[in-house]
Amino acid sequence: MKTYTNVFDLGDLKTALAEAAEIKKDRYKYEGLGRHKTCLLIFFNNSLRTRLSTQKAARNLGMDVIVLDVNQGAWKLETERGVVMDGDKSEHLLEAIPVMASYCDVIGVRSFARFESREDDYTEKILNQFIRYSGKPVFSMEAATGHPLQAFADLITIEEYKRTERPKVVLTWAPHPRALPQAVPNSFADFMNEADVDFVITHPHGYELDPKFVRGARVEYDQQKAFEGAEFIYAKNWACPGVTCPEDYGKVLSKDRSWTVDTEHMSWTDNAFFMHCLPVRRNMIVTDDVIEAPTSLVIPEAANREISATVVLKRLLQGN
Ligand code: AN0
Ligand code: CP
Repeated sequence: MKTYTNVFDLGDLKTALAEAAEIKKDRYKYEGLGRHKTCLLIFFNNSLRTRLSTQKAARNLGMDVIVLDVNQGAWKLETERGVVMDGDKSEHLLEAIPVMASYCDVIGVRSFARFESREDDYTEKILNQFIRYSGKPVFSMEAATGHPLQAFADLITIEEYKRTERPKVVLTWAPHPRALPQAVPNSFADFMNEADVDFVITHPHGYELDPKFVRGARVEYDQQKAFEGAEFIYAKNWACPGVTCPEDYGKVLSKDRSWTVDTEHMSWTDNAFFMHCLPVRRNMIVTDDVIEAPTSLVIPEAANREISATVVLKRLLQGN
């Protein structure tokens, strides 16, 4: 593997899941692989899980780790070519990328959607500059339109907890006070469409995800109908993806709390497990009762971030 930005980079998912199970049994099995190799993690945005689990994963493989928070202590970076840099930005990404790359062997990048231009976000302008100008294997730690380390951890969690061969998995929109990216739901859809599950997406009108990620999935606007018979409920907020309403891209169209996942919502399901990538706002996305119930998987799901990152870094080191 040379880059990790979406489900297709993993190839056969059964093989990837078997590798995850192998790592989970002995997370230090490939400890020798990263000797004298350095993993650089670059954060343009906040993080708790990704920051910790990816460092842990790199150490499982015997790598050294450098973490850079671009907005805390580094020079402010210009990302556009052709700009007269007479403002507050002291350095251009086009110098910063090769410099940073010269100190490491693998690069992880977190760079959220900026909601300034749908085209810039959906062409992954920042992440692709790292891929193009670093000359090093690059992996997404949540970029503008995808969060594949999260979605791989979610798939591992579903595989571990599923009660039926082909479980019904529902991705549901839920309300949030601020505009959030589509990266998590996009990648979750990307993975579920390739996995052996019955996948349904539910959200209010106007929140249609990009067809590149929805592909053949069933979209059901009636949340109750969508939840019926579900074995896994995956909740997430996202701002307007601008598919049916380009002028509304990045806007909060609804804060309708009838979409908040509570015990009544869960009663429509087949005793489903509850999932969320975290961080989560309680009683907006999900009630205290649901997230604290024994059927809540949010903690094991977050723990599996170490496993997904170990598999991905291992493959990037092996170059296969
Ligand atoms: C981010 C998002 O929704 O993409 C990160 C989730 C992993 N969430 C927030 O910014 C609250
Ligand atoms: N789920 C996730 O990526 O969390 P962080 O934003 O805390 O890294």
